[in-house]
Amino acid sequence: MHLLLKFIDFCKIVSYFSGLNLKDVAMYTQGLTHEPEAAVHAVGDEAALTRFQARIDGEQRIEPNDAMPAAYRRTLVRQISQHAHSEIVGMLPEGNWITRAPTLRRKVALLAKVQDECGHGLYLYAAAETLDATREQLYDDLLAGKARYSSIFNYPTPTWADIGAIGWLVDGAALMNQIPLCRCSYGPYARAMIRVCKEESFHQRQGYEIMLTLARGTPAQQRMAQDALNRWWWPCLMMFGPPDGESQHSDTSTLWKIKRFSNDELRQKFIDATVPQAHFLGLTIPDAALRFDEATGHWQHGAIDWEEFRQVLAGNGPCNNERMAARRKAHDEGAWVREAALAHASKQAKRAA
Ligand code: FAQ
Repeated sequence: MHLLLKFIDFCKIVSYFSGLNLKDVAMYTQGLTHEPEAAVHAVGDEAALTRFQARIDGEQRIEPNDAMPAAYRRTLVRQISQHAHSEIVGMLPEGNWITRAPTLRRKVALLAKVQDECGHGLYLYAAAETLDATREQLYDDLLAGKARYSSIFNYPTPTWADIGAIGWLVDGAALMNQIPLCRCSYGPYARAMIRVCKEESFHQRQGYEIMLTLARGTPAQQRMAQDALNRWWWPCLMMFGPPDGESQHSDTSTLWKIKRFSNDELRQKFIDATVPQAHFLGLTIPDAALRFDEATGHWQHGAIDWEEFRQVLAGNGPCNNERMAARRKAHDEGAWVREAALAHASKQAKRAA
């Protein structure tokens, strides 16, 4: 069992560096009984749409072989692939510190965390494949700059405290967003989220523990922790997406029970959970307008700079170019692994025949 798990981990890493589709080497199964193309049915007429919505309203899971409206499928492919790309690109800011982690214990934990993010990307690409999307097309869209990934991964990690802040805040925000996705109406996505959330929960704790160590350390370490919080706080609030009034997809995603909470609701939940954690660390949230509203029981926050968010989405964030260059380089350098695996698979198939 141990050896099998090690092998799966090895495959995840090979796949990350090469862009290799694990299905090509028969490592993965989607539980599909036939080709994905044949599995996707468009729901065209009113009666069928009503039946589909009744299933959603009745909290029944939609599975890959079920009938579904084309727009439902498109929405899921968009969100799941963006999510997958975020996990894979999200390995880069933290990967920057693997060779420089301050102790062996920190290095081991960070390596495991980054490897987990890679695994999340792979579960998510596999979930998108059940919707008739091919892994190659999804990668091509990312590498061509056509597909989005989370804005948060376009910020730099200049100090070790950034690794603490990412775990505490970025994974904390991801967790807040992803726990409701465990109840998403699409079965493969919801099931993938259960394991992802368990791992994100560990990530959040390892980040908070780094912050706690720094906050209880020397004055220089405390300054480093505060500086990281200052830089990550506002971008983390932006992770939840535009304000509800400007969210294009929320209405349909809520109707289809892909989204269970709005962008603003999740942002508020995150703020309410995180402010007391910052106080426990003895750190200050960089928001002069932040105040606790006794009447509502929520922390009220100051204005978010949505122009910064728009700029990052337009490709003008601090690290957009660097992130895409790193992914393209990994894809190019992994070409020989893909070729070798496909040659091996075809040799095996010929032998079997
Ligand atoms: N960044 O209409 P809405 C992680 C786009 S995983 C970039 O409100 P929606 C783990 C949005 O796509 C982090 N783009 O969209 C980790 C749309 O553009 P489009 C990723 C954003 O889908 C930790 C447009 O704005 N998590 O962190 C962002 O209803 C540490 C209008 O927005 C997920 O992907 C953004 N922040 O709601 C890994 C979770 N926000 O597609 C490594 C799943 C919005 O029309 C290290 N995704 N946009 O071109 C979701 O829950 C949703 O997709 C939202 C956006 C909530 C992100």
